[in-house]
Amino acid sequence: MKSRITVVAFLIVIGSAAVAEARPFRPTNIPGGTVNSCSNCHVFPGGPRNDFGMRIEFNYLDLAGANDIKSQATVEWGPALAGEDADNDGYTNGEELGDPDGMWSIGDDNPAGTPTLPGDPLSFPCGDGTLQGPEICDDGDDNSDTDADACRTDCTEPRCGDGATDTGEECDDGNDNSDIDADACRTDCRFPTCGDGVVDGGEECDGPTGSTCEDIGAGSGFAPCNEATCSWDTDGCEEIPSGADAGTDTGEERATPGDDGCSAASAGGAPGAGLWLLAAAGMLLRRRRRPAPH
Ligand SMILES: [Ca+2]
Ligand SMILES: [Ca+2]
Ligand SMILES: [Ca+2]
Ligand SMILES: [Ca+2]
Repeated sequence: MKSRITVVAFLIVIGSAAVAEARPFRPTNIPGGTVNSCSNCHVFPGGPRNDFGMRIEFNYLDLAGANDIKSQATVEWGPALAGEDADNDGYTNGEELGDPDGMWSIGDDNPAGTPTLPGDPLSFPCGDGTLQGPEICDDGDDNSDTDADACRTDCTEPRCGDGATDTGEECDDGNDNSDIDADACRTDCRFPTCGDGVVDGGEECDGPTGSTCEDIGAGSGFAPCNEATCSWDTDGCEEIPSGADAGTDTGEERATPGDDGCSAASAGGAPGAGLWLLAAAGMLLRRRRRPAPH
């Protein structure tokens, strides 16, 4: 019985504390505060204070006006608190609550517009059609991430790389823009082209490079890339001599696949080799005929 009374007493104390924590008058102490009510200062209604609520709790309560009774103190809204950015989202508390200069007083009407949460970095006024904080532009409902030249939904200007092809851009595939992939929109929002160093469709080469003529089926030698046309310059390639007949000719030990230049006509080595052989044989014969010395 005694323990039951203790539990009931405990619950009464807890309940009283919750009522004391609720301070329903506080939202009326900040501009536009009644719109989002407790969410201005708490992570969720009845939950812990957010960064804006913490700033007020420890720095912006009029304790003197409440005989040092914190739970009864009102918020000291003014230029100082309005100028801070409690949730660090780039917008001051005043910009989020519609009173950027902190001129609003308790009892005044709420400022025009829809306030956002000064204690929640995911809540900010980009899209309300009014330029605030870090916004470069804000066209309200006309903000778009797909329309050309539109203010983007993060209140930044259209740009190369945002995925929408804007004025002055030939293409824009956003994160797929690439300076190394064939046929990709380049990171300067230009079409792939001859001269960008990437071998794209319809190009044989691109840039200061070259190939053996053999590799491109153009005979023997070296073929540089014609950088103006992105095609191989085969002017320096030599035709491989024809005549290879894959058969065994006189003077060949075996047939060679393809044309190896070892035709019957050229067997025996370089031109003139046969004459040298005949001359050498003649010298040997003359030495043998010479009479032996006495
Ligand atoms: Ca915010
Ligand atoms: Ca805005
Ligand atoms: Ca763009
Ligand atoms: Ca190219």
